[in-house]
Amino acid sequence: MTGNTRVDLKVVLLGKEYVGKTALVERFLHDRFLTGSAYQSTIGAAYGSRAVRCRDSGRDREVVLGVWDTAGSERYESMARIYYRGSGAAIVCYEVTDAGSLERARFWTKELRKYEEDRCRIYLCGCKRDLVTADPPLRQVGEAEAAEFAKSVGALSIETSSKTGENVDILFRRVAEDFIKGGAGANNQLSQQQAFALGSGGQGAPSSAAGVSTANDPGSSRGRCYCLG
Ligand SMILES: Nc1nc2c(ncn2[C@@H]2O[C@H](COP(=O)(O)OP(=O)(O)O)[C@@H](O)[C@H]2O)c(=O)[nH]1
Ligand SMILES: [Mg+2]
Repeated sequence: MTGNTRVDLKVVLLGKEYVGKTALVERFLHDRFLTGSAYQSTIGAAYGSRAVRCRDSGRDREVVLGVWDTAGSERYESMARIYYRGSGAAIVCYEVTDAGSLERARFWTKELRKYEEDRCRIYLCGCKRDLVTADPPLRQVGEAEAAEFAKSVGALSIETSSKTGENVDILFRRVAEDFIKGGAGANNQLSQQQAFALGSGGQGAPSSAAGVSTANDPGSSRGRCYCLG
């Protein structure tokens, strides 16, 4: 693969503390889910990267997603701004079993539109989908409600489970593909046609969900990862 087929994309994760941002990054970067004492609240921010291979106009492109995982607590709010500045994409997370976390997602979305205007594509991610699959009454945020909110801000919505891996690669692959199609620095707000719910057979599901490179795929590089205090 020649150098000019490789592009870098800065992605930031935002959202209330404990909704599952770090677990989402862990699943994407390392295809693992940490439980129990392995869990540590993110301090400041953590960075990791992974390359995803996409097809664009008949040729292979490698998108290196540089992912910034931020701390969700309000204490670190001003720090989070440092990380979303200049991002090409933001994954704004909430937890499907916590209505309050969607309110926090609305806050972050407003912030992004205010400071980044339309330079940053927004993906609204409902985390911990496995919890409502196992026990539907736990659900506090409906898929339709989230999709409607996403559409109103030119974002795309999806529900994921980092525990089972459901929709995680689909989400990050979509982030990479949208970037390739839209071009760096272009108007990054998703059009009304693009802004719909992804996954679970929804109309936004990519035709090839199996397209993301995995650890067994030579086209993938499961990236290095380090933390900043
Ligand atoms: N069942 C389930 N638990 C999850 C999922 N994602 C995260 N968690 C758990 O939720 C807690 C907070 O997750 P974490 O990723 O640290 O949240 P963060 O503060 O947003 O980074 C941890 O105990 C995780 O194990 C998920 O997809 N399913
Ligand atoms: Mg975290």
